[in-house]
Amino acid sequence: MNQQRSPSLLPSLRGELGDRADAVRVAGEPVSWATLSAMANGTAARLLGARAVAIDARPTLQTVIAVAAGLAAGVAVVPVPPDAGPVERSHIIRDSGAEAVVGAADWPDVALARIELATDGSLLAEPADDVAALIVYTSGTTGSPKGVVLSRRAVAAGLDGLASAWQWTADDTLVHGLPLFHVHGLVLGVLGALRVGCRLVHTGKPTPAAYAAAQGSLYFGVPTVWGRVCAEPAAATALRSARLLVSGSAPLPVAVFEQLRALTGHHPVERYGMTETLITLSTRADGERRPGWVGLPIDGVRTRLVGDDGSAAAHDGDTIGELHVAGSTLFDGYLGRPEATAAAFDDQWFRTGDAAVIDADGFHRIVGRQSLDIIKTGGFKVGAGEVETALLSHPSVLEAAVVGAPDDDLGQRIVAYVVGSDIDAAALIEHVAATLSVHKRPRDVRVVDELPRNAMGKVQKGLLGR
Ligand code: MLC
Ligand code: AMP
Repeated sequence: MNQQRSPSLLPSLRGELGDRADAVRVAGEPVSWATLSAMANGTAARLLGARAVAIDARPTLQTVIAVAAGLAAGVAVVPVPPDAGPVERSHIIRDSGAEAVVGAADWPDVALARIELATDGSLLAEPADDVAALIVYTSGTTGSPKGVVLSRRAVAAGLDGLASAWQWTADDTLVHGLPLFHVHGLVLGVLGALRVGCRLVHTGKPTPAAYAAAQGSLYFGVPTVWGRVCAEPAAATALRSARLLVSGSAPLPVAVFEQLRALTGHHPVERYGMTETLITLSTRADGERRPGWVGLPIDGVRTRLVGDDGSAAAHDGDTIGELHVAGSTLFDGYLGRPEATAAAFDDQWFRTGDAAVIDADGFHRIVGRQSLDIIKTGGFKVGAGEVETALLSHPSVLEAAVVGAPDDDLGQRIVAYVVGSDIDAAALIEHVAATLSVHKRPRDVRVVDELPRNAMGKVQKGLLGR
């Protein structure tokens, strides 16, 4: 059958592709589509009518079942980072309006109904296309993370565009070990496999050894993962038998591209996206894969490049502008934030905040973020403002400024400049890890007498040693 024409979001869980033993394996635990579907539908029957449901998004089979249950019920799924501290977790749960938590969650501070996973259920009717599939929290330059509402239609369109770009079929075995609370690991990495109908092996953690052992055909990773794979040549050479290696969520350094090519024989495919837009640009399985470039818009997506003065920037491969995207993969808006949603759009065009160039062939290169206050570390997006707020909640800190410093492993490393008394760097790092989440912790704390400020009193982050 032609999967892309199926009206179902996840045809594999509706019996449309037959059954497959060992269809999904997470951290060594396998399940067939039929069992996954029965558990998802059985659990879904207990969720019907809820506004949204939260999930403790550990990399486990239970998480996959819980997500599939929310989707089967037509109830928006809110994946909560498993390492979220109480401040971040309570923000996500309160802001999302989640009415229950599905599956196990060790959240002593959260008063939500618990829905246990059921073992047996029959198919529920397919929810409408415009129903929200997911609410994913993403950091901005200031304030707490915002809830990005992604419809079933956007998820389906985004996955179909990638299936076409990557020649991704039911014959593939997808392997990755990415977190299940962001679109890379969850939408592409789980829903993608269930939509295309391929096997999925989630390795629990994205370690080089686990990638090598999994013997997949299609691999996903953030650049940090690919850099670590290259640092273990024996693991890298085990990927020679794969069909396609895909990198995204942050810029893939050209040196890592070249090492991957030398060690695995593959030119990696690089693709670009955002939580708000899903994946919009990619090099193609059957096209040029140019180091440092993220290729062409996927099916259903359009882009434009806007100069500082608001006019169209030339597509000459040199002129830098802000990348705007439009099309079928875009989110519905930031939950409960109409002003933020309106500010993010110019008519139908979403302003990505990324600086890019486009060449005469339509190939795109991402040059960087427009704001110093957005940090990408290990592929995680972290707003400087939320880390600064967490630092300021510690009694020894009077002032704080957070920047991203270049880092060979993580792309960027979070560095905190602080003014205060009796500063204990390790204690401050732990404070952020425990308040927000582990991946938002500064890797360095630098104690300074004062922060550089302009005449208006604004911190001049460009002057902080980077
Ligand atoms: C360290 N640890 C601590 C700690 N310090 N725990 C508590 N408190 C502290 N102070 C522990 C961690 O819990 C972890 O434990 C271990 O130390 C290592 O932590 P780490 O150093 O932070 O992790 P690291 O190995 O550096 O992670 C690298 C990584 C990770 C690549 C695996 O950054 C990652 O998973 N990145 C993927 C991000 C992603 O998926 N982004 C997609 C966004 S969507 P333990 O036990 O867990 O080992 C998007 C759109 C798009 O961008 O285009 O895709
Ligand atoms: P997130 O909000 O976590 O979805 O992160 C989205 C951001 O990640 C984008 O706005 C880009 O800055 C960055 N990003 C994603 N993919 C790439 C890529 N291939 N190259 C450069 N930056 C990327």
